[in-house]
Amino acid sequence: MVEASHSEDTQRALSLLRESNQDQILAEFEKRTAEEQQAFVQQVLHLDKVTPGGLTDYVLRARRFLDDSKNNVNPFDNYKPEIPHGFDLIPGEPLFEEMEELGLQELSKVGFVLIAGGLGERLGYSGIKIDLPVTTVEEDYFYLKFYVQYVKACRERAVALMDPSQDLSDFQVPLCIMVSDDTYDRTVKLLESHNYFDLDRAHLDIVKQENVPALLDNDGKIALVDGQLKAITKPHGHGDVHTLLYQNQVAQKWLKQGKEWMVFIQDTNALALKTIPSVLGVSKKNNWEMNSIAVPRKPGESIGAICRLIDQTDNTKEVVINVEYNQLDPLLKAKWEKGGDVASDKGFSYFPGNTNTLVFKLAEYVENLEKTKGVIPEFVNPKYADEARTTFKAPTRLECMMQDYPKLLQNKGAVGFTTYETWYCFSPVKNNIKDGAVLSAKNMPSFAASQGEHEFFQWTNKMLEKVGVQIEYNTEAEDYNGIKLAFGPKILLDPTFALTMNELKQKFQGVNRISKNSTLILSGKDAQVQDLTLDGFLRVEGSNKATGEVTNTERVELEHSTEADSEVYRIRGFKPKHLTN
Ligand code: UGB
Repeated sequence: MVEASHSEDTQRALSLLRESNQDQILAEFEKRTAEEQQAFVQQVLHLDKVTPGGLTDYVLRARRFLDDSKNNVNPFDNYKPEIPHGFDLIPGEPLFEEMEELGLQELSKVGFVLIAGGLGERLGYSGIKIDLPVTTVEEDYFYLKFYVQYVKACRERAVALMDPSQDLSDFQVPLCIMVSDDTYDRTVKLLESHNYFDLDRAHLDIVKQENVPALLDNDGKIALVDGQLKAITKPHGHGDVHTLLYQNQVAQKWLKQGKEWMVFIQDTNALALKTIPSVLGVSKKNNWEMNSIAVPRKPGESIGAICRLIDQTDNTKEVVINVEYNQLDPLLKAKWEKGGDVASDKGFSYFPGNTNTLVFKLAEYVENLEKTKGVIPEFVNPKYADEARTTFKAPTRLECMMQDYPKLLQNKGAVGFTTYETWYCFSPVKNNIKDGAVLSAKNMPSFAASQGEHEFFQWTNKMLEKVGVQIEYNTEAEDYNGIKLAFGPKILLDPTFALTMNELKQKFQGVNRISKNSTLILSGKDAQVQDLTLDGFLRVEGSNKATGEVTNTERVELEHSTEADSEVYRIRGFKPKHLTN
């Protein structure tokens, strides 16, 4: 019986390989032991199951994409780019306040999707990125914890705004985490080791994207691991999230629970969450089905650009969509202006940067998933080793991107974007310290861990200043392996303390001053600060009220890290030094 099913499996796997013209693998198969063959048969059947459209279809699609890529076919050939118009928000301005107030009412109707399938390869970190500290001032304050704190704070605010006679026992702000083969085990372990942060498990979903076969050449030959009868597989890209939310019924479930919005956040951009109340307000006001958070972008910066693309075959059709940075300049040169991605008089590109923080309107999103199953159009991006574009430097694969969602929409007019200044919403941790230093020397954002931590504190310093707190900035920058940063006050603002600018205003009463050497940890919706002069270390939590003059010699200083330090510190070039009284 077992043998019969084995042989059925083998027949099926071999026929898949034949259909997709994998002659070299079929020849290799014959040379291997029965055990190796069986393991490979199971891998082929698994890949057939998890690869969109099945293995044969995948290889056939890949050949078409590879052919177009070899011949330099521009995927935007039928489109003419135009400058897009979105919504600009500046904290402190009346429109910003109006949007935050509007968005606050929507917090009870939101669910969060954390996109965490990527590995920190570019970052030089061997762990999963969501276990990296957002700030080293509190070592266990890692990204996942910060995000969970945000989700909990949203629930708390939403409940405060609800009718107290309502039964709220099952009311939660749901969270879904998308992981991949690379991150699944370690994400679950991280959650388990923190007892799932006491989240209601019925409102926490984990969905897993699968790897797809990597291809050796333009004929779509599947690449094998050196010396083994085993296919090399690679991630299919974060665009899988749409299919997974559909297949796992997450989006549908949230809709049934009365949710109206779904927000995608990335693994290491803590600042994205600062936009949530106001960006929800913008989505609500404009009734947008998709709203991307954008930032001003320097020409040439390695971040996708939001463009308005007019269909040249039918100019009544247009779409507002991300164009990846490697495709932007050629597209603009060919169809927009011969200088390509040039700077405006403000020094920025005319095409704002996409931060991949995305807000979807759930009812229309689910309706669209029912029609399209969330399958995002793919692309291929091989790195060629020769001019004829026939050999690759490394095996490649088809990929898809979450921000390509507008391609699935009929009603393309319902897509918009909201631009904030970069300091307010975007400082992802992606690059290792060397690459970060090269970018920094070119006056570009480094996207290094050191900068991520610096910007996290700068956000709070700037916002507190806007609500009237006197912040003593540090004017002397320190060079951390080529990235120069001037750390002033290190204020860890937990989301439970304040979610909106108005709440921050309410929390800091009277005249408050914070010196540049201070470390201040703020958490809890009932904690309060009034007429505080701080020079030292202070923790304000629970229902504490910090007031008066607080001076101590307790400090968290940052000293240079060395090769002997852990990766967490090596990737940022510094480590904290806790000085006690
Ligand atoms: N991710 C997955 O979950 N699965 C995957 O297979 C791959 C990634 P990157 P990327 O905002 O800075 C995007 O690698 O894709 C997760 C935009 O395309 O950090 O290079 C991963 O864990 C680009 O337009 O980004 O570039 C992470 O959370 C630009 O806006 C997220 O996907 C850029 O992001 C993003 O992955 C940016």
